[in-house]
Amino acid sequence: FRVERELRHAIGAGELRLHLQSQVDVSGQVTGAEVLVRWQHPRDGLVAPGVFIPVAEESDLIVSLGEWVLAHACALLAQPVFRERRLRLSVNLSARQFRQAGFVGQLRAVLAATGADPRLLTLEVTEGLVIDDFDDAVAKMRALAALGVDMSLDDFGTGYSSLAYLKRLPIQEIKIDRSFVHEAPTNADDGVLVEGILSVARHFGLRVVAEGVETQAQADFLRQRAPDIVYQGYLFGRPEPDVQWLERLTQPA
Ligand code: G
Ligand code: G
Ligand code: MN
Ligand code: NA
Repeated sequence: FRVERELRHAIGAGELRLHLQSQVDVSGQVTGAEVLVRWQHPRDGLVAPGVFIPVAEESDLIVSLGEWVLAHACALLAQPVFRERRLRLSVNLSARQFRQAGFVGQLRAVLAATGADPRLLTLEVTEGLVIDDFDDAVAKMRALAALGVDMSLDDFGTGYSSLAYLKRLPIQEIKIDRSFVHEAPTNADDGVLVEGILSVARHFGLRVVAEGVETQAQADFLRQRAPDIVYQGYLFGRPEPDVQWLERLTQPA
């Protein structure tokens, strides 16, 4: 309960921070970043989302936290460098936030208020989020697509019925879960699963982001089978404060 009480305070007190982790194409060019929230706790220091997101999800806090993240991510995205260099931002959505009746209208208002280009925004959702009310999820995804916002299925392959969803959901991207990526070059079972996911994604015209790429062998395995894959992982960069990410990006090489 202490975490919940302090987190409620933290959102209003400006203790949340956005960290960004690069996404890069096979030529090493940065295509954008995933937004990962952190909590700059006055006493405990920088707290990882694995600690406070689950707490927030057990209350309505996850909605206000999600609104904070989305508003600040859009404000960041409105900076000219994103438009000039066609860089995208991906934001994680919690199930509760997405299920809010007014979610699409709220996002539209945030986009208008910040001036962010919706075509540079990707929203990451998990399979669990679409299971409960499939028709509502599809309707919202269509409304978001009409705004130009892309939808991405996160942690792909770890849930149930993943492949069936690809046929029925109006999404533009999948993120292959890092558990498959890690073992793909060395474990034949994982290698075949990754090949299957890539093949299905190609058929449906989906962009594929590989999560948790840590070694050159993993990157090579993926590139040889999907030359248009996007990498995300420690091999290409760790999550870092948004200001630092932007500075590095705009510095001459
Ligand atoms: O950043 P880290 O590697 O510790 O992320 C841990 C988990 O927290 C990931 O599953 C990620 O999806 C989740 N997460 C990070 N930022 C956000 C956010 O802004 N909103 C939600 N709902 N989840 C997030
Ligand atoms: O939203 P999602 O659950 O996919 O969150 C991404 C998580 O993966 C974050 O917690 C991030 O810190 C973590 N991550 C990013 N790159 C790597 C990596 O190369 N290896 C591992 N083990 N974790 C990573
Ligand atoms: Mn994610
Ligand atoms: Na993920």
